[in-house]
Amino acid sequence: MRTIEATQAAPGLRVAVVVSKYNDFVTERLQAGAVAALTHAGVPGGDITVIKVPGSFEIPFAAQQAAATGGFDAIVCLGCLIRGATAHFEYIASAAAHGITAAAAATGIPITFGVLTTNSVEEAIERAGEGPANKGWEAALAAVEMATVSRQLKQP
Ligand code: DLZ
Repeated sequence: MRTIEATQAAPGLRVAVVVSKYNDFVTERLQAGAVAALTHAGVPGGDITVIKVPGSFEIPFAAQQAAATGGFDAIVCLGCLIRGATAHFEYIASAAAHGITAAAAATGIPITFGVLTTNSVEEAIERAGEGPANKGWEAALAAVEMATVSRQLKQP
C-alpha cells in the first residue's frame, strides 16, 4: 500500500506569498505570520517571494501569473475583508475565493487561502496575532503541506 501524506518540513521549496495592501495594518501581520511559518518549515528567505497587490480582488490574477511562471512550488494568498467597512464585501470575498480555486486548478500549483473575511477590525486583528493562530501562518503551512503532497504525487 502506498500512502501519500502532507508534511510540514520542506527544504528546497520555493514559495510566493501574494499579499493584498488593502487593510495593510492586518495583512502585514498575516505576511509576518506566513514568513515565520515558512522559516519554521525550513524554507530559507531566499526562496520566498512576496508579491504585493492593491486589494483582495487582484489576488487571483497575481497568484495565477506567479504559478504559471513555473518558479514556485506553492503560492500563499493573504488579504483582509472587513464586512462593516466594505460595501461589496460578498462580491470581493467570492471573487477572491473562486479566483484562487480556479488559479490552482488551471496551473496545477497548490494555492492556499489566507484571506480574512471578518465582521469587525477586532476580529481581523485577533486572527493576525503571533504564532500558529495567525491565519497567514496557517495558510503558509497548508501551502507547504500541499507542495509536499504534489511532489509525492509526481513521483512514479
Ligand atoms: C474597494 C475595496 C473595499 C471597499 N474593501 C476592500 C477590503 O475590505 N479588502 C480588500 O482586500 N480590498 C478591498 N477593496 C479593494 C478591492 O479588492 C480592489 O482592489 C478594488 O476594487 C480595485 O479592483
